[in-house]
Order: sequence, then C-alpha cells, then structure tokens
Amino acid sequence: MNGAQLLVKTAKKAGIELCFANVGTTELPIVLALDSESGMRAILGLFEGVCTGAADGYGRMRGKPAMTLLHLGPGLANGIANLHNARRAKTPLVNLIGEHATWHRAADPPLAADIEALAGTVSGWQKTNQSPAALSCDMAEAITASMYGQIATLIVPNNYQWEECTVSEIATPQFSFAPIDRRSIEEAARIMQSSKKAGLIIGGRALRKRGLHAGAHIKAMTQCDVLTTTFPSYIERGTGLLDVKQIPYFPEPAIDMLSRYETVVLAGAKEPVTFFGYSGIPSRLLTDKAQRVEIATDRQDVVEALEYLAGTVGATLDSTIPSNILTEPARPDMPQGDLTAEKVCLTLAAIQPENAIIVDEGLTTSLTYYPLTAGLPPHAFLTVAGGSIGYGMPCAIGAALACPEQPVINLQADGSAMYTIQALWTQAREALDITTLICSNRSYQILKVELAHAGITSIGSNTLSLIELDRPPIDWVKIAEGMGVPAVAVRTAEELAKELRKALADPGPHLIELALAQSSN
Ligand SMILES: Cc1ncc(C[n+]2csc(CCOP(=O)(O)OP(=O)(O)O)c2C)c(N)n1
Ligand SMILES: [Mg+2]
Repeated sequence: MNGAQLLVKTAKKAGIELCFANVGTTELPIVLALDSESGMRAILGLFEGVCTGAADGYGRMRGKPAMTLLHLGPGLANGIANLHNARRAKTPLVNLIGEHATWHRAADPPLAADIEALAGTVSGWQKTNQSPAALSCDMAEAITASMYGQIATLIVPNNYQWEECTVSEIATPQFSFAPIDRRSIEEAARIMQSSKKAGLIIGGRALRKRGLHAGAHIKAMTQCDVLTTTFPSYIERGTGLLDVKQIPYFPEPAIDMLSRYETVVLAGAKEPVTFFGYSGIPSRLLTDKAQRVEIATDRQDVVEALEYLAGTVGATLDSTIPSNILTEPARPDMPQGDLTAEKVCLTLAAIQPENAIIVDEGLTTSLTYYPLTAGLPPHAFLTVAGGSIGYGMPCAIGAALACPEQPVINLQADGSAMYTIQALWTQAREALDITTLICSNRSYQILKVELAHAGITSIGSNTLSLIELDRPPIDWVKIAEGMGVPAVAVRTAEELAKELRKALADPGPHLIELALAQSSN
C-alpha cells in the first residue's frame, strides 16, 4: 500500500465517502487511491470555490465532514473565500492539499507557494505530513479536529503519497466533546431567572431539533426570547418548532431588537456585532449594561449545555411544551403580478414542500423571506455565514449530495451567482435535485442600499459602472442550458409559481431566472 492509499483508507474507515476535488499532478496518487478504495465518490468542481462551498454544504447538512482535494497553494487560494464561509458556519470540513515532492521544493518550481500561510487563514487545525507511514494518524487527527466544527487542512507532499509503506493499523478519529461546565450554566440560569428581560441567542448545532426543543422549554420556563444571528449556518424551521427570531442585518433595527435585553445568554453563538462599522454606531449590538453569559465553548456540546440549562430552570425535557411556544401551520397567500423581491419570497413560501433545503444567497431579494417561514412545513434553511458571496450554488451541491431525498431550492442573487457559476455544470453532471432561482435585478443592489444608508444621493459613472450588471444583460437561460441545466425565465408571480412547481416535480437540476422589476434607488 502506498501513502495515498493509506490516507484514503483511513478516510473511508472514518465514514468519509465524498471527495470534492479539482486536482493536478501533485495529487494524482490520491486520485488513484480514490479508485482503489470501494465506496468513495469523487465529485469534480470546475473551480476550487465550488469544491469548498460544496464541502461546506455537505458538512452543514450531515454534521460530519466531506473532504476536498485541492492543488497546491493556488488551488487552495481559489477555494479560500468559501472556506471562510465554512469557518464562520463552524462546518466540519477536511481539506487535503497536494504539495510538491519534498526534494523538489528547494528548486522553487513555478507552482510552489506558501501553502501553510494560506491554510492558516481559515484552518482551526493544520499539518504538513512528514512521512508516508504517518498519513493514517495525520488523516484521523484531521477528521477528529474537524468534528469540533472547524476546518482541518492536511498538506501532503507528492513523494509521500507515492511511497510504499507498511502500517499494521488504520487509525480512527478519537472525537469527544469536553464536559460541559455545569456551574457556569447554573449561574446563567440564576441570572436569566432574576432578569426582567432575557434573550437566548442560539447558533451552530443548537439550531437543530434537539437544541430547538431545549430552547422551547427554556422559553416556556423563563419567558426569554430565543434569537439567532443574521446569518445562521443551518436552522431547522417550520410548523411545530420553536420560532427563532433572526437578528436583522442593518444596525438600527438590530439595535432596536437587542436593546431591550438586560441579560443575553449565548449558546453556540458569538456576541452579535454590526456587519460593518458605521460611523456613530457601536460595533457591539448589545447595550453596555446588558449582562452576557456564554454557556458552551466550541469544544463542548452546546446541545447538552442547553438541555442542562433547561433542566436547571425547571423544565422536564420529555414533558409537553405549551402550545403557544411552538409554531402553528401558516402559509402566505400566493401573490400576483410582476415580480418584486417581496413577491419572490411570498411565492417561494407559498409553494416550498416539506423537507425542502433552502439555500439562501438571495441578498436583497430574500430580505423578507425568513419571517414568512415559521409556520411552513418543516424545512432546513442555510445562509452565507461568512458574508463571502458565491457560496449558494456550490453549497446547494453539497446539500443535495448529503440529503438526496430532500429537494434543494437555492434562492440566488445574480451578482453572487456569477462568482461560482460553474457549479451548474456539476449539478447537471451529478443529476442533483436542485432548483436555482436567480434573482435577476441586474445589479449589486445591496451596494445601492448601503450608499443610500450612508446618505449618498448622487452616484457618478464609475460608481454606477461598479454596481450595475445590465450592460450587457446576463442571459441566465443560455448560461444554464450551456452547462446542461434546463432553464426558463419568468416575469410574474404566477409564472414563477407554475415553473417552480414544474421544476420540483421533476428531479434533477433546474434554473429559473426571475426577471425582477428594476428598482429606482
Ligand atoms: C467575496 C466577496 N466579494 C465581494 C463582496 C462585496 N459584496 C457584497 S454583496 C455584493 C453584491 C451583491 O449583488 P447580488 O449578488 O446581485 O445581490 P443583490 O445585492 O443584487 O441582492 C458584493 C459585491 C463580498 N461580500 N464577498
Ligand atoms: Mg443583484
């Protein structure tokens, strides 16, 4: 067995079955090993940002890592923007990066780069492998590290991948959470119960059913509000679940929402801050007086911590939650007429099926979507956790591969779509059940909104040139069809409803261009 085979065997034994890859000569032994190990599936992304975004989507849905295989420093560099989103989403993710042969590095060949420096910008764990025999332990260590919700990057010199090695045992990941800190959770319970108004901000794994269930019990016992960050990585949402309120994107409404809390308990979420620094507005959204209490670190199980908090405030987890705490079924009515951002959200909410996975990178078009969805049939909702655009289409790939029984709907802003548009080709090649709704407002609309927010009323030609996307207009139907994805353009809510229903009834990828009425600001 060579080093590459040892590495892939270790990954497979740990349950990794997918490899999102874009490779070159330095990864070829690992590529060959993907064929020598049965049950491994290689997925080609035509840009590394597609591979890393797909691995992010997979990891968010499954809560366990997929791996990427990327080519040297430049390949990793191309993948970093979406690794940034994965880092913010606390996604378990393992990167394998091929490196030049150790003896060749000194010659400084053209593709040589400082891979470790690049990896360091996003990785919670990283290592450059030092011998073929160590590859099993290194890989198991990488997988273990990723399970805490971080990116683990293993850099593997090409000669160590090729070299034969004898290893008697395949290493297995040794993952376990650190024990929760009961005393600090008891203190949090005491503060919550004595405070006039408490908020519980939950994130990460706490946004899945078990965490939401504990959150609902805590709300029932303490009358606290339960909130999440503006860009949650993954939340289960819909009828019968706790309606977790989303902290707004813009600072004024966010401050308005958060200023009412005397106490804020953080469970799997960081203290909320504004997305950008706005002159005259503090970075931190909580008031100075508000007491902050964190009940779990990234090394601890936030769900266990929440359940302990629920018990401490007097809840019995297997008792029935009062019905006013959980959401009742509610769907908005279908809108009519020319599509606007609001009508896109209403139409989607009126139609989306149970178990849908909504990958949201709709930006200004999807601003009004989340509040419509608390009473819809249960579904999953994923957002651009690190704000680095170009995440939606790749993320949809990973989500579809992770959960092939669930339809994926990607609400996708047009400017952001163009960053990783090659994702459509992978969606077609792998016949993934993804419906992409392109929000074609033909501009970087959010930048116009930000300019208006800053009080700028007249916009010069250079500024407009960097914000408008209408010259030439992008033909989404042709782009999609050119990559093997059937596509159609719609102008009205009625047409969207018809085409969305059709796309959902036909497994496989579809793209619908939503021609949005041009906004005047
Ligand atoms: C990698 C990266 N580059 C640039 C930006 C800055 N940026 C934020 S939103 C945006 C444009 C968004 O336009 P679009 O995707 O069409 O959404 P819209 O605002 O029109 O709803 C840009 C360029 C970013 N967040 N991430
Ligand atoms: Mg746009």
